Amino acid sequence: MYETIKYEVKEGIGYITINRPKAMNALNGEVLDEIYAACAEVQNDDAVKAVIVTGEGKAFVAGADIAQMNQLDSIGGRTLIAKGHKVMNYIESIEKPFIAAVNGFALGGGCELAMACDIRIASEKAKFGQPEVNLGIIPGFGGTQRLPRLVGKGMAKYLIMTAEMIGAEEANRIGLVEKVVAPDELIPTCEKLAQTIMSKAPIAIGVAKTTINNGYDLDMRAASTLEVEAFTSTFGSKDKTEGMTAFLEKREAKFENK
Ligand code: DAK
Repeated sequence: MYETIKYEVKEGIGYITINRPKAMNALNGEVLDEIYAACAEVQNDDAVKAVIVTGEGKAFVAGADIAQMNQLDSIGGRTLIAKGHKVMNYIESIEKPFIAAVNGFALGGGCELAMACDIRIASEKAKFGQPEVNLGIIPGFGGTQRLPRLVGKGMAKYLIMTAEMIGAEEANRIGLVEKVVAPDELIPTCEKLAQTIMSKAPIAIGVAKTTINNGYDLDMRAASTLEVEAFTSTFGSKDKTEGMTAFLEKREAKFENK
């Protein structure tokens, strides 16, 4: 059903694989539409508890499609950029964990896609960068905003202004990725991580994601208020009763997502 991505569900995990290896999985309008559609499947399918986003071949995603961008006038560019933002914001808004399994080049829009995910695990072969200034533009899918939030303002300016490509270890050192593993271990590590998260109370996981994302840009007072309300919503769940009862009964909790 999809032309430019693969989407499958196995044992509670949705796998979104960008599948244009000949073009280094560059993001054109069609890829963005299809990622959005796959995200809608994730959101609407109760069987999907976590998502792994990765790329086919040697790239994760080597950015927005330069060949397509080169053809666009400013209105076309605006449509593409709006689509990109819609996808990144959608990933952030879905109350299920998205894990970026960064297998290779994550450049420009590819780095931005990884940053929109909740957690990034990188293969030792992964390379990261925001090379837009080489093309006469700036990051357009949220990079000027998400990169400083992850690595700090100075390092974000360094990366964006130099267009330097960095390896996985450096990305890990600056806080752009959470873990670096051997290429063969990338998907198994992400699956294990997804399973760990999936074994926790799903409502708490979803509310934690939303509370962190929505609170990040608020002042501390407003953010604290947000946490109080969010906490209260988990406190009223059946999963809270089950989690606490299981602890007191010295058994594993069986969460129902209620
Ligand atoms: N777009 C289109 N095609 C790409 C591509 C890309 N981003 N990246 C690679 N390809 C294509 C190459 O053209 C080549 O195609 P053929 O010649 O085989 O037909 C094929 O993929 C293999 O690439 P290479 O031959 O270059 O492979 P190498 O291993 O030598 O190098 C590389 C891999 C990833 C280092 C290199 O391909 C590269 O530097 N790629 C470009 C990276 C880049 O600059 N990405 C774009 C970042 S800018 C906006 C919205 C959003 C954005 C901008 C504006 N609005 C509309 C306003 C976002 C912009 C970006 O993401």
